[in-house]
Amino acid sequence: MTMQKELLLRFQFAKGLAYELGDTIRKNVEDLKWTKTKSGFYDIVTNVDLEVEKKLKEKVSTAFQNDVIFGEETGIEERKKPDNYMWIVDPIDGTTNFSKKIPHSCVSIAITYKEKPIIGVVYDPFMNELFEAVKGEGAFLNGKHIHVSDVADLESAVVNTGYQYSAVNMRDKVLKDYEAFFGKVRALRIFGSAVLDLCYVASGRIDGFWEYELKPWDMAAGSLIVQEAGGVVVDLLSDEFTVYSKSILATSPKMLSKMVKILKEA
Ligand code: 2AM
Ligand code: CA
Repeated sequence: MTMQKELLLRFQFAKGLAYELGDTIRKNVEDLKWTKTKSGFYDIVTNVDLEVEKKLKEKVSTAFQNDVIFGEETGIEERKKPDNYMWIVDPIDGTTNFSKKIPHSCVSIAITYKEKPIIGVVYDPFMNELFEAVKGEGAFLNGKHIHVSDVADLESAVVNTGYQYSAVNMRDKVLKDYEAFFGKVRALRIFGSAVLDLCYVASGRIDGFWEYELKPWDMAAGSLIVQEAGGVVVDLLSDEFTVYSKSILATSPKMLSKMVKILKEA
């Protein structure tokens, strides 16, 4: 099978799965069975996170037996062919929102080839919004092309951040960054789903987003969607952004140097 055919098969499968699992998320929001803490009182998981990830892994491993699957709640199941296709999935990004019935979370599915994202599919079941990208093919929201914003000055920008709840060591940096933007941009936001934050940069709703200490499942799909929407994704702590980076800044080429300057000086 050609690479193109392999890719298309996986892309269609990922989209079907994202819709199906998104429905499960939306239907379960009213009757969560349980919420448990993981590493600290701020780091939580619900029965729905686990159910969705289990279903996702079962379906992917049945359809694509040689692919590696890497999920937030259960890690890497089996690393058969590290250089081949890997699915990096977050069953619910925005679990804290979900657990509080705040309708802002999503299912995120990325497929990497030789550890670089080639497919990104993100579905927000509360807004019925599907963001998707295949490397080199552009980015789409519900089938329509999306592009990062045209805003070129800080004064007109609405920027967004978040913080990894268990990274208490990052407290000072998170607060300093926030303070540094305060009064320089039109508005600051914290929505609580890094994946949707990236998709919002891709669709021009947000002019720039940064966060530290995220994990591959928080960034893999969204980073590709931003790049395919004409945006830039950089690692603030290293020369090259990868899905394993410890920081991310996603914005438009017009805003990049302005945002980097503020974050470096903060
Ligand atoms: P989550 O909802 O899947 O946990 C909030 O700023 C963003 O950071 C969300 O995307 C959230 O993802 C993520 N996040 C918060 N704590 C995290 C952790 N301990 N590990 C990975 N991602 C985390
Ligand atoms: Ca999650």
